[in-house]
Amino acid sequence: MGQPQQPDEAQAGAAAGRPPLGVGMVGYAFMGAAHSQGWRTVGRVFDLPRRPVLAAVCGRDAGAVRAAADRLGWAAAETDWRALISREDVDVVDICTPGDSHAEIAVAALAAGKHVLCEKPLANTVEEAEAMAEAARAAAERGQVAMVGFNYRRVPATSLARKMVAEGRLGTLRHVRVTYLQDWLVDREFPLTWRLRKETAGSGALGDLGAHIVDLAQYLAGEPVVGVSALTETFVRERPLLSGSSSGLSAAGGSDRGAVTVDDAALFTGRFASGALASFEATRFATGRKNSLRIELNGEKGSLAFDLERLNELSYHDGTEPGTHAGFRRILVTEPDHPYLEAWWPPGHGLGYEHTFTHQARDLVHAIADGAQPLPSFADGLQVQRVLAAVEESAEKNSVYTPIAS
Ligand code: SOE
Repeated sequence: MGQPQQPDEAQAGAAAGRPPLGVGMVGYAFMGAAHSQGWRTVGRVFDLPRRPVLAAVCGRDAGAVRAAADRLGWAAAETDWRALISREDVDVVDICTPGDSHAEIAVAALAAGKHVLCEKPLANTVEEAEAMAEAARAAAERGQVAMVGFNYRRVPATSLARKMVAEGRLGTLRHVRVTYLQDWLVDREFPLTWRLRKETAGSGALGDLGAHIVDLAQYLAGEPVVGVSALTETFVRERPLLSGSSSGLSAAGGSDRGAVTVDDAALFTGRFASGALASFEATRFATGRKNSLRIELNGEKGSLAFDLERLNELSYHDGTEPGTHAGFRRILVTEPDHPYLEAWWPPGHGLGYEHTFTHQARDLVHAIADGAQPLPSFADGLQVQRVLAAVEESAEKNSVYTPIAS
């Protein structure tokens, strides 16, 4: 039985022999696990200019983060993110924490000379996002890059859709219709986790799911939303406190329940700079819908539709075809010349949710090596944050149309 490979050796693969790129990740829950999978595989399947090395993972609980390091493949464990961003073996800081720590960690990591990947939404407020975007702008002058983790841009089918829109296959855009539906809060007894508190999450379904669909709609349309009219709702306003200190909340007045201080659902319409119209729905109460993201674009010359539950497929209607033969057809996005597919399986074998994190890591590594700004940038993340803020402002004013501040 040979000695277990050191993470450095274990990372060899297709990027073997390339100069290392040390990654340090803060947070190791769902997104930390998804990002870890991306960092573990990217150097094995893509021919990269730098060899990603999982140098260290950070979390507050020493025992838990050590166990996470072993489980997720990180060489070291830290309990203070300030120590992590100071490590000589860390070139990239990957922020996978709740939104209330994104700004502090990202600004400090950029000041420490690191590249930064930050999970979405960029921040909990526009002010925080502005500070992050400014820090990224200044860091870019020093050759550092910063990216936001809107991973649904990196599904091969959505990347193909973006190319088709940019090639003019839809012609002048008229509509974007997008929904992101989950149902994990339908149970009134689901506890009051960090995602349900404004001070930790910034907002509820709006920032968690709405951020994804605002970014994806703007990315595919190739233009920004310039104004919104919105409704938000919190259906269940009190939930059981988590047992122990994990909730970080004390039972007010001896009650074992606490107030939900974010939205459960957001419904909004939007106008693009070109005049095209959009409709958005983000909810955690769509009973039976587990992680259902669907988007459709309608243009003068055609339409495109994508469904995350069928993420290897893209539906395309070529409106220039004679009516007798026209109709939506399914493009199976698994050909070698489709985005990212050169690294994976033969046609028809399909990819999954986790591959978007490998593609995200690939694009970041190439950007770092090329000295180019990866997309989406912190400026893109700030623009999404401004749309989210306008949604909340509109909803507070009975859905009055609210322009997006630039
Ligand atoms: C919410 O449950 C969530 O985990 C989001 O936070 C992620 O961004 C999304 O990809 C899956 O759903």
